[in-house]
Amino acid sequence: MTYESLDDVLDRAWNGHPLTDGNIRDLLALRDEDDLNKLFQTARSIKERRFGNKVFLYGFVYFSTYCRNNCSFCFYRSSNKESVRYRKTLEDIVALASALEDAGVHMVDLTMGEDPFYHGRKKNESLIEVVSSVNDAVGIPIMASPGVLSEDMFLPMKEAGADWFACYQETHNKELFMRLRPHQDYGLRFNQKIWARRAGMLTEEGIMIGVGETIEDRADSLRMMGIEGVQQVRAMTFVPQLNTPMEELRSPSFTEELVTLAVMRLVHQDKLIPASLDIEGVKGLKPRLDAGANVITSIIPPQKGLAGVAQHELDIDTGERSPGNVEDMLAGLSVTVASRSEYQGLVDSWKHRLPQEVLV
Ligand code: SAM
Ligand code: MD0
Ligand code: SF4
Repeated sequence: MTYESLDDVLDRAWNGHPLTDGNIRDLLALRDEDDLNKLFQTARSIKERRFGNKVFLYGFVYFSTYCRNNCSFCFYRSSNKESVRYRKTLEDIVALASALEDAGVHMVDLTMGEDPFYHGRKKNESLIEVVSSVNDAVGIPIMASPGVLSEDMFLPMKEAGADWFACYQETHNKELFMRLRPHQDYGLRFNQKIWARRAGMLTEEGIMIGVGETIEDRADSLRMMGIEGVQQVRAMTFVPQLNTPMEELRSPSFTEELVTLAVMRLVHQDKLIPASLDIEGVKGLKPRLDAGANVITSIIPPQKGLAGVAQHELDIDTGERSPGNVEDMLAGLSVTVASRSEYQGLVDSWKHRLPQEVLV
């Protein structure tokens, strides 16, 4: 660090003082083991001060893997003829969400590719019907991750029962975005979070690590996540996928993601930060929690014909990503599962604050 010592910068974060862009870049660039231990320790302390040793569990229902887009990094891109394609029935989706609720998750994430069946003519009815049917059947909050929607869809989504809307920019570097998501509109994707928030939904932003971004790009995304006013922020390591243009690009070391998660915790102290099981499977849980994450996402029931995104099979049918197994693992990690009412209370407090916030 040039002007301030690492200890000074970490102290400043702990005391809730804002970090400069230069501080954030310097922290993201740390690789020395002793420095990283200090960073992770501070991230954990900040998390524990705000959330105690409680974690939240998100069930994942990837209900349609059909997609009209051709993202360079994604297994489900339209031109990948080898990808696993399925579209669950409404009845199946409701049953899967109910089973996840019964198994104790705090929230259910309804995700799909930009399936022409839903994004086509009848999109309003059918996508809204999925959300409202799940909402009628379960008492826990719901996240919708359907890809890019038109502005008039957001109020109906919220009214159907979506508490959260997730749509990840992947990077805030527009030129890199165009390489990752060819023929997609950066501004339209960015607006999803603004429209969702205006409609009264909580929002999640996310970036990928190891897709050609620089440290400056990562720092810029962390800054933008503050401006966007989202309640949940994520970083996921890029996992190369067969039959895609990025097949040959190697994943970076997972340390890159862990450092990003820890710096996110320093910068966004009150937000939720996922430890996704969709990168390294269950073995990736502990390092991510140790770096400051406090939500476990991509919990998937086994033997139901469901896929993950970045890891479409890993640890799924073996039951390792099931709610029960994840809870068993937590027992050994000195964290406890929050109660349903603790999670609901957090969601409600954020939702009540939304109308008072100045919207960008
Ligand atoms: N189709 C919708 C969309 O793209 O917004 C919803 C699906 S969303 C769950 C897909 C997210 O998974 C992407 O935004 C990306 O962040 C992540 N993802 C997809 N492929 C990945 C890969 N190969 N490695 C890491 N993350 C990946
Ligand atoms: C995850 N596979 O949490 C899921 C997905 C979509 N809202 C989330 C990326 O890792
Ligand atoms: Fe489709 Fe989403 Fe994959 Fe892009 S990331 S190809 S939009 S499923």
